[in-house]
Amino acid sequence: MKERLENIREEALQAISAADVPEKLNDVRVRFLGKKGELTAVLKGMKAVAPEDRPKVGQMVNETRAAIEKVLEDSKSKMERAIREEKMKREVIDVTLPAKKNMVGHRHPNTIALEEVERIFIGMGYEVVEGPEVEYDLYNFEKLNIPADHPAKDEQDTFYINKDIVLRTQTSPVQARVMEQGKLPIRMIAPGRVFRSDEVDATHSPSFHQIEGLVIDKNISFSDLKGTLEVFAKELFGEDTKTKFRPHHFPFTEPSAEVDVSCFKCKGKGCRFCKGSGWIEILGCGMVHPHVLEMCGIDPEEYTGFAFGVGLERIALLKYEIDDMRLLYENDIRFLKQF
Ligand code: 2NM
Repeated sequence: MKERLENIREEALQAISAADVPEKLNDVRVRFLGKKGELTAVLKGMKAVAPEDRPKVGQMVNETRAAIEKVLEDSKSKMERAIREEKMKREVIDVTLPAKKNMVGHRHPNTIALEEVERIFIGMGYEVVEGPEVEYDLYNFEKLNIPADHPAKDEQDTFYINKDIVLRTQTSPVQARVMEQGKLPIRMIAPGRVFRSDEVDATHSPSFHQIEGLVIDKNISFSDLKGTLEVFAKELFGEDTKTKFRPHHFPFTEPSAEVDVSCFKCKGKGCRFCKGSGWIEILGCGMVHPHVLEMCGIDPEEYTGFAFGVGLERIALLKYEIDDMRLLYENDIRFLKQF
């Protein structure tokens, strides 16, 4: 029996030293110490041992088991340490390699321009109000003094959802909605996406953005309008910017004007940028038509107001000297990266 145990121990130690991976050590454990292993078989054979010898044999079996287990454990930790060291060697970090560049995004030039305009008007006490892009014909046209047969409806030909619902052609319907709520006075700008059935070219798109402003209070006059837009132009294009109001026609304002600013490139002398005129057109404006006030539930005898509208893309193109509006929509990273 003693001899058999010694043979088992000998064989086990040999198998352990032959093992080169942890899995093989485990095979050795199963083969010698497992439930169906060789040592267990010896224990199972105890019936054949004389009862007085059994404690002795049992002790020998336990010693053999302990010896094999110890060598197994030692080999296992040695093997694991070697594997870990090998891995560390492989994963060594070359600190001289150039760092990975983080791609940091930023705001779209349209958004930068919008936030600039919002900042200016918020600074003058205006509220920023948004409204639906899908709008009733009633708010987009009717209440703004553009009845069904009005030629301005042709100019602003839009996308019809059905005969009563359109994609808004301007953000003034938001202002009609605010006026209708009847909380006066009003000082607001309405920025947002608008739609017109236009062909795409360098200065047109079927979907673009507008910022329209509205002030309604007692005793609001054209000089309030002029002063406000002068401040706006100076803040946006620089302190020495001059403004020029040219008479114009809009259905929802009377009188109406278009506003030019002195060219911020050549300071009004005339250059390629302003096509030699020294002036750049930036917005439309006027005193809100009494009929519009009436249709929106405001008494034009008691209240007056002014309104204006600017194209956001136009501001962005001017500010960043971009010559084609399509660049703003293509999301070409090489273009966007520049702002
Ligand atoms: C413009 C030009 C002139 C305008 C009018 C109104 C409202 F709602 F009060 F009638 N909002 N915006 C207006 C006036 C817009 O855009 C070129």
